[in-house]
Amino acid sequence: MSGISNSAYAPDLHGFIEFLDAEHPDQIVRITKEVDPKFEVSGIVERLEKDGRFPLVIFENVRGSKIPLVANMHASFERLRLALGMTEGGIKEFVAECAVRQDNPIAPKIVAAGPVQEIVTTGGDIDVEELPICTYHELDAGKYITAGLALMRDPDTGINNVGIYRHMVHDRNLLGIQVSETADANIIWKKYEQRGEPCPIAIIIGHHPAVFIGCLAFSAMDSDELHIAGGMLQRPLELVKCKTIPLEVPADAEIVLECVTRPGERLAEAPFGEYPGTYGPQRMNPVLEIKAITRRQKPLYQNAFVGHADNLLLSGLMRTTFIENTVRIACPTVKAVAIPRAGRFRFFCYIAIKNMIEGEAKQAAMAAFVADPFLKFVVVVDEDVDIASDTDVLHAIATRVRGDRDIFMVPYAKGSPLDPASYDPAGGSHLVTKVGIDATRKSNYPAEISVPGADALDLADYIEGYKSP
Ligand SMILES: Cc1cc2nc3c(=O)[nH]c(=O)nc-3n(C[C@H](O)[C@H](O)[C@H](O)COP(=O)(O)O)c2cc1C
Ligand SMILES: [Mn+2]
Repeated sequence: MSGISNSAYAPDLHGFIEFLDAEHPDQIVRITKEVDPKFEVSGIVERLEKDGRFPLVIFENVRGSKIPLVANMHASFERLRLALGMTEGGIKEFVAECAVRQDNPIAPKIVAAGPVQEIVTTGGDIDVEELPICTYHELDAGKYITAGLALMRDPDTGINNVGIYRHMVHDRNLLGIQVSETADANIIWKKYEQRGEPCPIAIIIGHHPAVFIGCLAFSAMDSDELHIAGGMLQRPLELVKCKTIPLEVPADAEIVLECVTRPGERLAEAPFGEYPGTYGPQRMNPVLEIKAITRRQKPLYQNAFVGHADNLLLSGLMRTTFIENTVRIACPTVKAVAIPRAGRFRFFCYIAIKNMIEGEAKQAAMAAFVADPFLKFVVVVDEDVDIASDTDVLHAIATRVRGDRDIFMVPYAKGSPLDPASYDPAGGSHLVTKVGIDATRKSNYPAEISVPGADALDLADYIEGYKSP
């Protein structure tokens, strides 16, 4: 397992693409034909996905923009692994490596200048529509920036917070933002709002995938995702001061939109095709005014395809470490945690424990709910159950659960406002019912069937030419 700290390539988006071109060219597809940012870009990525292909796609010629578009960066597990400089290992090893790097954050360094400020546009010259911003799904309310790393600073603690929050384009200098009740950022922008002050937000577009992994790592409010991103890159991020707002941004990003919220102002935002595979409802959401656009001379614009592999995998894998660490507090014998694809990498959590005393499984489930507000179903199984297999987990539920005793529910709890099964999905309610399932064997569980000596038999001794699968 090798890190990326001494890689020969620059730790930015350009450098990562150069690395793939040189060492993993099968990972990239370039499309030179002109494409429409409305439905054609998303259509192409969707068709590739239906064919089981998840390459990085570079659209060199998007109608209406001079800037190339980098799409589908985080859609394949292999590419996420390469982002950390790993060439082998499964999800378990990847998550373990993320955990080590998250525990070893690296503080950024402030530098005087950087490529992201080669071109600076302010005032009346600002036109965000110069970027190849796409419309993705049929009923989407408009064009959306979907892979902006939005940086805010907690006004009480001075700690930076970074996450991706979709931005609808309202006008050439006006954006929307949808910050779910589950995000730290929701607490931060509201602190400014309550004081009647604009909240400065820098939207960072285009960077190395390890920076995305770090910024989306599940972490407590008092940890700074820019430091975690440095940990993932295994070197400090270099930051430059923004031109118009009191924040510092990665000097080697591609594009930065320097914004402020307009306190008290709201505009209708969405519908927008969201991660559960349904449309997020229209809400009256905050408004961001763009104060400056800074960028490289030849920038790349990066997007994410929400509701598809690109979006689901990136935020899905990242939450496992934090959940596992929290569950360990309640249940020291936790063996493994999985956030399966079947729950769109959000809603389901499987936990395998060595069940020492009865009741511990429910403690583990409660701890998982504490760790991640997106979780809706937590299933706890014995350590011999393969939690990478939905079938094996269902088997444990089928044979080891008595509903009245082993299932508990927490109605009216905080969950995702995009949950299509919330108390009021059309109204964007974040109130959901949590379900914990103890699918471990209980004390009076009958003996399980087995044939003595079967494993030691060599079937080729009985059936000529037999080969085990
Ligand atoms: C492609 C992509 C799009 C996302 N869009 C949103 C969004 O529109 N609103 C939101 O609240 N979270 C969104 N998320 C999830 C947050 O970015 C994620 O939960 C993040 O860790 C929140 O950080 P915070 O809790 O530090 O604010 C998105 C994630 C990805 C990968
Ligand atoms: Mn955070």
